[in-house]
Amino acid sequence: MFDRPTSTAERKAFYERIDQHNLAPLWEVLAGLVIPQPKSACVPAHWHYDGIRDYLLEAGRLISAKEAERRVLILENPALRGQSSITHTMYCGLQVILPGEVAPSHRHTQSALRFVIEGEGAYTAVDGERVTMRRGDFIITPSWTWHDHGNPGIEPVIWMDGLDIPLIQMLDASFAERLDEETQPVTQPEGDALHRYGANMLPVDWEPTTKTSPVFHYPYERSRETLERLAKSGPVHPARGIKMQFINPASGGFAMPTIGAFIQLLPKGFKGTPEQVTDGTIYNVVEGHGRTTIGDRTFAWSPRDVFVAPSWLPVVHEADDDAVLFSYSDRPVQKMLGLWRSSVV
Ligand code: 1HN
Repeated sequence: MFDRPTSTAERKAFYERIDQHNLAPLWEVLAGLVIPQPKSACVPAHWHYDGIRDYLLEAGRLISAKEAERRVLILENPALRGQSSITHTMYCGLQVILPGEVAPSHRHTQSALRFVIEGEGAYTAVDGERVTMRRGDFIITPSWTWHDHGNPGIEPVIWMDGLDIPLIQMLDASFAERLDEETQPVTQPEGDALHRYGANMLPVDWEPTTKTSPVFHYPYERSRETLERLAKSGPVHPARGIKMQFINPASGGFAMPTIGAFIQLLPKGFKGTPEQVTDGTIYNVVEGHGRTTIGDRTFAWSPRDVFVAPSWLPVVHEADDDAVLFSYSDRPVQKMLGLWRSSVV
């Protein structure tokens, strides 16, 4: 859109002189800064679960959850190696906790989500309430909430962590602290928040005190039933299938201000139309088999796989059987700033 001026010896000499004063000419770089449409440095990528699972269990023999603080393998975008990023704003990792282990209590300004992939019997505690993690559950750990994990069960439990680490790093707004005790005190019975705030009611006179959802556990059982019913009654969106966003029931907005999370059902035989969105999106396959084409790459996925679609590359989903995809992105940030765009309405 913007043309780069021709280079002359006189201009080059000028650039060299001003360079010593930490000055640079905008007209030489403008074309790369303000581009007509997003062209992400991130690339599409796919991680097969089976391969990662072996490495996670190997990590389990190498280091304890306590020593590691969190025993996680980071899924790094191949174009952003070394940056702990799966997109420019989002982090993704797979965490394993073995029977008898605890991951100590801490809090930080980064927001986190957990999406449970395998195993049962572990809990995560968020600000005084524990929740037993079950496959497909979506759990949030909002900014500055105390959180720890434990596994009193008999099998390894594995989940996907999604955090806004790169975004908070860019803003230079990271604060963190450890709790003195390893495990935070439990002050509420299990399920309290879900019943108090997540049953289409709120306690009378209740007022929000934070920008995040008072519900922190979104059980898969509930989301799956909703998808099932809506798939029967339709309409099925040509690009998205049946796609829902997880909300803060007190505001109707996203569950957390920096990370949006979604769950979608692609009915058996679904062949989607292309959609472009400005939020680079991380997917986790919950059920089913299919393929997603992202730009010029096609990934054939199975349950528990992770794949990432960078901003604005056309995404096309196809499903061989009834498939359920969980996903997350920085959509709330983009929407709040009036930046979010989709090629589909
Ligand atoms: C964190 O606190 C957890 O609480 C997981 O399980 C991954 C990655 C970076 C920074 C903090 C957790 C994390 C993290």
